[in-house]
Parts: sequence; C-alpha cells; structure tokens
Amino acid sequence: MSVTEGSSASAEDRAAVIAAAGGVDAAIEAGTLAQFVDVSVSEGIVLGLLRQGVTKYLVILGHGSTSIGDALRVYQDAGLIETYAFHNEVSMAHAATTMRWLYDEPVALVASIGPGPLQAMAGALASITNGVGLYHIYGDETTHGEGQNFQGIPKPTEQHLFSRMTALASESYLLHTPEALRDMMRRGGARVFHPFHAGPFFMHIPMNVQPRMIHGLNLLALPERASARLGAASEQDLDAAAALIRKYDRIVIKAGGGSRRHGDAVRRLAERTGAAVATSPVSAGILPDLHPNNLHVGGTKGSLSGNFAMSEADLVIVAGSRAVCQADCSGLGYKNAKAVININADWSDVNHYNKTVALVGDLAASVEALLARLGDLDQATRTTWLRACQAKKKEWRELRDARYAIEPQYDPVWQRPVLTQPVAIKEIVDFAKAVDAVKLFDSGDVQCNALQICEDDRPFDTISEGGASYMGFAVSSLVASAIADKPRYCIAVSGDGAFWMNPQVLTDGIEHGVRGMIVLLDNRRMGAISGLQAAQFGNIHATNDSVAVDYVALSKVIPGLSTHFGGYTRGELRCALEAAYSYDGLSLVHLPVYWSAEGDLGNLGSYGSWNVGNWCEASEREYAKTTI
Ligand SMILES: Cc1ncc(C[n+]2csc(CCOP(=O)(O)OP(=O)(O)O)c2C)c(N)n1
Ligand SMILES: [Mg+2]
Repeated sequence: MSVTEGSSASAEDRAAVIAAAGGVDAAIEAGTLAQFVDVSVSEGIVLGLLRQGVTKYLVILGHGSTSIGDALRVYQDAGLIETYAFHNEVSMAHAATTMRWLYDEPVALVASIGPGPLQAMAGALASITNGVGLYHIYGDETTHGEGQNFQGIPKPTEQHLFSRMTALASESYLLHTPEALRDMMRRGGARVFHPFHAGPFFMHIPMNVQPRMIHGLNLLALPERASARLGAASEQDLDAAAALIRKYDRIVIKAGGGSRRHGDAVRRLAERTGAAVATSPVSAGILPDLHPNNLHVGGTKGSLSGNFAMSEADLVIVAGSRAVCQADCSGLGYKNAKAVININADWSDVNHYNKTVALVGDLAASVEALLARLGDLDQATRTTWLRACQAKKKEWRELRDARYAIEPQYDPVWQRPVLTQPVAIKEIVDFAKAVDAVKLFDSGDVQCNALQICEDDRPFDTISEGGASYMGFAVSSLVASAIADKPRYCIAVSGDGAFWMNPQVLTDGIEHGVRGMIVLLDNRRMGAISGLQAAQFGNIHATNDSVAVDYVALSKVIPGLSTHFGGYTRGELRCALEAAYSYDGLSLVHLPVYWSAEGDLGNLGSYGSWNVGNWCEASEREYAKTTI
C-alpha cells in the first residue's frame, strides 16, 4: 500500500504504511507515504510526537478530547503507539513524571477539558519542581465565541484562562491556528528535552480545532527530538574557582538534583579537594554510601553528619542545586561559609548565593576543567577536616543504629506495641537492596525518615519526590513500571495519609499489569504534620482519623491484588515483604506503626532549620545575619 500525494488516504492508511516502513521518515523515503499530507490536528499531534520519539499516552478522555482519543485508537491499532487509561489525573500525572524521571521515557498525558486538566495541572507540580520533561495535552474551549463552554471558568471578560495558568506554571501553547502545529511541536520539544530546565509542556487544543484539517502538512518539517551537551565554564571563572579551592581547606560539596547523572565528577572533585559531600533529598546514592567523603543528606530534614559538614565548611561548592529550603535549611545551612563556587547552567540558580564564583556550564565538563588546573593541593589540613566529618558520620551511624534497635512501642491507636517507622523503613530498605528494587517514598514522616535511612550506592535506586513532596506520588508512580520498556521492581512506601490521596493504583496498577509493592505505614494520622504542630505550638489539631480500615480485606474486593498484614515485629514484616514480593502482580503490605508527639523514639529526628510556622521570625533574623 502507499499513501501518496493527492490520494484520499485515511488516518488508518497512513498509520499502516508508517508501521510497515518503521517510521515516518522511512515511509517517506520508501515512497509509501507522501511528505505533504492532509490530516486532522489530532492526528498531526500524534505524528509530531512520533517524530520526537513519544509513543506512550497516559489518558483520561472526556468530551474535551474525543478527537485526540480517536487518533490514538488508530495509531495504537497500527502498533505505533500505546495508550494507558487512568482514573485520576493527579495520579496519572505522577506516573507520567516517573516515566521520564526513573526510566527516561518521555510520555504524553491527555486530559479532557475543565476539571480533568485542572487536576492534571496540579499533579504537574511534581514535574515542574523536579525539572522533568513531558507533554500534557488538554482539550480547551472552542474558538468561535458561540457562548461560554461548560466546564470552563465562567469569566466572559477573559480568554483561555487554562492556558494562561499553565503558562505561568511552566510553558504552554494554545493551538488556535491548526497550521501552527509545527511551531507548537518545536517549542514543546525545546521545553521537554531542555538540557537543564526541562519541564512539562502544556498543549491546549480547543475542541473545535482538534478535528480541523491541516492541508498539505509537511511531515518532514515537524521537529525531531533536540539534544545538546553544554560545555565547561569560562577559563577566567575556572581560574577563580581553582584559587578558592587552594585557599580554603574545609570544603563541602552540595550535590543537588542536577548532579545526579554526574556522580563520577562529584566523587573525583571531592577526593581531590578533601571535600565532604552533602546530598539533597533528590540525590541519594550519588556517592556510594560508605565512601569516606559521603556525609549523607543535608538540609532541613538532613542527617547529623550532612548538616555538620554544611554548617562547618568555609567553602561551599554547590553542584546542580537550586537552593530550595529543604536543601539548605532555608538559607541557614552554611553558617561558616566564606565563599561559594556554584556550578550550574542556569543563570539565576548559579547566582543564588552571595560571594560566588559562578561556573556556568555543564557540571561534568566544568569539574573536569577545574581538576585540570588545581595542581598539588596541601592535603594535611584537608585530611583533618575530613576526619572531623567522618567522626560525625560515625556518630550519625551510632544514633541510627540505636533507633533501629528500638523494640516495638505501645501505641494507643493500636492498643498494643507496634514497630516504629525507622525500624520498619530500615527493614524495607534492606529488603529492597537484597532484591534490587527501587524505593519510591511518599511525603510525610515516611519521606523524612527514609531520606536518612537509605544507604544507596548509586542514583535512581530511590525516588523521593523532593521538589513538591506531593502526597500520593509514590503509590501513583508504581504504575509507571507497568508502562516502561525496561521496568524495575518498585516498592512504594507510603503513609496512610498519602495512600488515601491516590488509591487509584489499586485499579490502574492492576489493569496495566504492575509487578510491584505498596507498603502502607499506618499511624492513622498525618504524622509529619502532627509532629510539626507539637513542635511549634504544643497542640495537635485535625491531623488524625479514627477509621480502622481493614486493608487485608481489599484482596477480596479487588481481584488481582495481593494483600498482606505486615505484623508487629521485624521478623513478621520481613515475612510479609517476602510473600508480597513473590506475588507476580501488585501487592500491598499493611503495617501499623507507632507515632508519638515526643518524636525521638518514633522518628529519626530533624537536624536542620526551616522557615515555616512560628519558626519564621527566628529563621529570618538568622538569615539577615548570613553573608553568602
Ligand atoms: C497533596 C499534599 N497535600 C498536603 C501535603 C502536606 N503534608 C505533608 S506531609 C503530610 C502528612 C503525611 O501523612 P502520612 O502520609 O500518613 O505520613 P506520616 O507523616 O504519617 O508518616 C501532609 C498533610 C502534601 N505534602 N501533599
Ligand atoms: Mg500517617
């Protein structure tokens, strides 16, 4: 078959020849597909994304996106794309984010109009704050002004409010003119595949525009996936940075999310300069856990050792960090810093701190160039610094070991002794390491404890959504491993509060064939917030519930789900994890955990400061005194 110019070919015909040839370009080259085609906007979007390698669609269709849905049907029938249906846009957005974050597979999400996009937009916060590139495709209001559209925001004095909201949040394109498809795909690719500022690109496609025909669309003009690698910082700045490294001998490297793919460069810089490395909530595993320069996580919810290194250092090397409050204790993390070397490609991020030598460029290339000009460094005083850091790391390990040894504690909710969160998470983390599983940690005490407990030896063994701490992210992300080409076994560790934000994984995960596990740590409260309330105001308000859910019974009503009671002891939990893991599908382990306002038994504790609640006044007073 061939679909040549002037023929009245259908979408089915085009999809068939593209599939037979193995791609749009190949079909055009083979002469079976015309370069200039008459297609609907909906089909044009599918073709445009195909040229950028986007073939997976996570969808909740509605009256706002039926035309796009039909184009997806045709291209899926031809084997060119895959569609995955969901039950909640927030949880779908989380799964879509994880597709790119964990598996590096860029996907597109499709929502209807009004409430659907608004929910998906909310979920997109996780990709915005973590710099994850993907497409969101939303239906939008019709463009002829025949009257207000149902589900739109009733404000007749304004046009297309949804696309303005997403433009503020990240980047959007309202496709008013069908022929502008090419421009939309160019801008979309630039955002989604941005080398250091990737994020969601929101396409707003009015309902009346979706089925409109584009006559003579030039398929070869639809932009392909862009890729580029930046170079090193300038010679002059590298010289200035090298001089600072020679001058100071108590150095900390703050390895942020932007350093995750550059672990080797960070390690070499640390070893050469005697620097301690403090990780961020999103960069666990950048150095092997036992590496002598790895001081663990630093920040608001940082470790004793990570925060020690940050606060005692005289020179801070910031590597790929945007200095978010949890990463630098709301600006109070570096109490003794005299100077900063900041390595980042982003002009605003690189200049966040005062007294900075800004290395604007690629992290690995800049570190390489920096190492080449350091010369011999006097290691004696650097060794003293590193020893002090290592002593703190030992103290930190001892504190953690003591918490892991705590026996089950009596808890009034459960009316009996139950495991503490640190003990339970340690057991889960060790189990995950033994079976080479990825851990996905949800917001709350769960995340705070897990940050400190994980002992990863490489990045991407833990996904802790540190950008937005969006409750429901972990369980929703599990669904990504049913969609990915090369899935890893994932264990989503979630509090009861976070689980109930998005329990849709129980249907969507099973529908799409997830093999993975949810471990639900149940203290029947929003523990992290109860803890903040107790610490700040001495009173707890509206952060618990009294509904004793029988989670094990879920297996009876959800076919395909395997539920297990996690027990009351370490041994029982281990057995439950093993049983859950041996199931070839989605498992849920329900574990009661201890909670107490006193905190130091049930949690590992927080060792950093934070500009929130009634701590603000003191934090801001301290911040005013900082110089960097
Ligand atoms: C969607 C969303 N809503 C609210 C919050 C604020 N928040 C952060 S942690 C938390 C409580 C988490 O409770 P749970 O999941 O049960 O974990 P726990 O702290 O009890 O271990 C809340 C409400 C949030 N991070 N995300
Ligand atoms: Mg809870």
